[in-house]
Amino acid sequence: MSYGNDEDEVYTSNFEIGSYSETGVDGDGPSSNGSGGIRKPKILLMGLRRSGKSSIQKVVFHKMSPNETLFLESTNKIVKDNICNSTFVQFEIWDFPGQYEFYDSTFDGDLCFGDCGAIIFVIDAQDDYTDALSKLCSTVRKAYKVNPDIKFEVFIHKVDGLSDDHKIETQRDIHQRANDDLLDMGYQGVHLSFYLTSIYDHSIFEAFSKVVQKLISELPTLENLLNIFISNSGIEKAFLFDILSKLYVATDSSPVDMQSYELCCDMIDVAFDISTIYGWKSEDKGPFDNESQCVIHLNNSTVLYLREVSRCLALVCILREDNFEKQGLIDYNFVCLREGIHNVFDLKMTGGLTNGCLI
Ligand SMILES: Nc1nc2c(ncn2[C@@H]2O[C@H](COP(=O)(O)OP(=O)(O)O)[C@@H](O)[C@H]2O)c(=O)[nH]1
Ligand SMILES: [Mg+2]
Repeated sequence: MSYGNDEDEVYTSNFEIGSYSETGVDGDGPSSNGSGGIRKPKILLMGLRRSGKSSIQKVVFHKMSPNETLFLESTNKIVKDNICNSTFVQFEIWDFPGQYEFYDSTFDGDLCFGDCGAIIFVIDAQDDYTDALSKLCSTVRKAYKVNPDIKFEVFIHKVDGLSDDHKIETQRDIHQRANDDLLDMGYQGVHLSFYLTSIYDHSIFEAFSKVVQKLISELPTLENLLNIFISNSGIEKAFLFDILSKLYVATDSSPVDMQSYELCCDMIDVAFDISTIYGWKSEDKGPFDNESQCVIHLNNSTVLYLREVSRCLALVCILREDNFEKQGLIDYNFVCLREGIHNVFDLKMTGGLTNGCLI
């Protein structure tokens, strides 16, 4: 598949900050949210033009279908998007135009990087990535000087076009070259994380989940709660999902396999869509509320079990059919888990924000 170089727009370096009108965010300064003044961490989407930044943002947070991204217009100013889903998924995303220049007098490093939680640097793996790597290094250098606490996340993107071998080789090559360049510049302390992503499968949601988790400082507590819950309930895997984005904000500490994650995402889609179409709506509650639950029996003796934790968070578990016979026990443990998670919420709401991280 090829994407024509149809960007004949000439960008001026003097870009301005704009906003997606659908979210009602104005360009009113960094990380203010207009809802009680709690400052949210910022996630910057950076990388060369046409690498897929806007597509990622649209697919993950605005339910755009991957094919529609073919018609996205190019971004010529920083676009801010206020993500305000569940308690744990609250941040601002700044989508950068591809041609930003750090030495430009209009570029304000303190404003961009000052209270930034993470930079996602997107590299188009289907293209020659030499220029992207040098841009990555200059971005890291500039950002690290302003704020050494920023997490650097590199999305090796559009890997849907690559064979499995080619994916691994590309990741190895990018990893090595980026780290060598940083070493040469004397930045040995900087850690970059790498992910293979594509908007055409769940890899982009998985990678974004991991980035968001790094900004949730209660993560160890949530993980512990989930570990205790699954070991006492005969459950194999449990994910705590932000329903609107289908990002998982926490899971137990057993390894995540992509297939399980995809199954759970599909279950959320089914439960949410059926509830929205046929569900009973009251004035103060939507059709999908904290009473909602869903059970799906698969043909391999596995059960998927979904329970609402709050209006926007759901727990999705995978377990063997035999163990689901003790549903009473699971439900009892779930109520304890939910209480634990609500206590973490309460702490968070009274805590505010420190160091670009939600607490
Ligand atoms: N094959 C493939 N194409 C993608 C992917 N993500 C984005 N694209 C395409 O890449 C092109 C540029 O995307 P866009 O989001 O405008 O890039 P931006 O300039 O970095 O914001 C669009 O035609 C997208 O459809 C992906 O994961 N796989
Ligand atoms: Mg764009």
